[in-house]
Amino acid sequence: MKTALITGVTGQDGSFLAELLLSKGYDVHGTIRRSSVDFRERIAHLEGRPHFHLHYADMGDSMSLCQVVKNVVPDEIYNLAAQSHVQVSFDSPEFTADVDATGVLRVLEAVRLCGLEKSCRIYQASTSELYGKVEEVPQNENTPFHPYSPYAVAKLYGFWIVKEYREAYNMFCCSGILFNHESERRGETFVTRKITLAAARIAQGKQDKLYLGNLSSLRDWGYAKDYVECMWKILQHDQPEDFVIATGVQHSVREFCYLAFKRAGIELEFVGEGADEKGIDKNTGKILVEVSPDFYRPTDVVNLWGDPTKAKEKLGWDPTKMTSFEELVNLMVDADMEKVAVERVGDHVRTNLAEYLEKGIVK
Ligand code: NAP
Ligand code: F7E
Repeated sequence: MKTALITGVTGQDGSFLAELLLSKGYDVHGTIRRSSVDFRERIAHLEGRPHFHLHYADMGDSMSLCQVVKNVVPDEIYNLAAQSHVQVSFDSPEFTADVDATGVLRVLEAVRLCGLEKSCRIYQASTSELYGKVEEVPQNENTPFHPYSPYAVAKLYGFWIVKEYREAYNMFCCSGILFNHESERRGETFVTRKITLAAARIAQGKQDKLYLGNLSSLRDWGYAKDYVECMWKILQHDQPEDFVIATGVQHSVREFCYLAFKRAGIELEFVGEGADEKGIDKNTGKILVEVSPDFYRPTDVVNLWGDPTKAKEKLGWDPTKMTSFEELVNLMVDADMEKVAVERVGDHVRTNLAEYLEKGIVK
């Protein structure tokens, strides 16, 4: 039985990866942070299961990381823990650098200090944000990096320190340069989830309007559950190498919004431009989506589009066999329609699920 350690197991990707590794017969260990709230929604269904173990550690605390690595003696480490929100990295740049940049160094050094550098394989959660102010489209492993946020700059350090340890100490450590991947477990302030939740709430009369930032921003969006399989494949490859993981298809925030509202039963028409653009309900004429400059970023990455050819050739990653963009939008909206149907609004718990199922609002 192989032993895996996942930092950031409570996150979107960590929870899917834990499920995947358990299904492959791994002994899975995850790190959690001490928090005033004990409920860990994404992994609640795994807690208490045999072969699933939790340990306290913080990416800012090398002693806690060394302790966990020493106790677990992992065959594989998946370093997913990060301050992962780009906008937040402008508000907390130093914290982001400590966790997302120096934190990677702490994990690598913990492995070395525990004498596991020959036996332990390490996956680093790198990101398409490294391409930032893009210098070519689509982006592959040879595209120059141009990070465009404190988050991206911190992740660039993580990318290079992994490469350095691979070459200097012959360690099996690799970066997956993953393009955006979403799911029904996505954090609620990332644009996709913000849209699917709002579409569900508006369709069920629990929200009036959705305010967004740059509607023209382009992303290569995939499904997180498909992407964690690639993390595992990268560590099973015969050589330690870095890989771009993407669908190879690009869509705008506006398109995501249109499809999400459509799935929730509302057809939108977008009129106007820039900050004056609005999404109007074709049926009622009501303005449901507006642009608020509050959601503009000091520097925004607007043209991400991945070329996953290398992953296709070497890992057998075939995005055409994965969840499509439309399927992704639909599964996220469907999950949020159910969630919102039993959501607390003000002082009332509205349990309208049966009614919505009957009317076909929830599919
Ligand atoms: P996420 O949902 O935000 O999860 C982040 C995880 O990191 C959570 O478990 C969080 O713990 C943990 N964490 C944050 N700060 C920490 C600290 N100081 N010490 C220990 N743990 C800490 O992110 P995700 O979407 O699953 O992404 C996973 C990784 O992939 C991240 O490194 C992200 O930057 C990277 N990435 C994501 C995407 C994407 O599209 N999702 C694309 C490329 C790369 P709490 O639950 O306690 O907050
Ligand atoms: O923004 C625009 C925003 O916050 C996507 C992280 O997982 O993927 C994620 O980073 C785009 C940006 O994700 C709103 O300006 C418009 O252009 O969903 P997001 P992200 O910044 O791409 C990468 C690969 C990671 O590595 C990160 O960890 O959408 N946008 N209006 C908005 N974005 C947000 N959040 N909110 C809006 O209202």
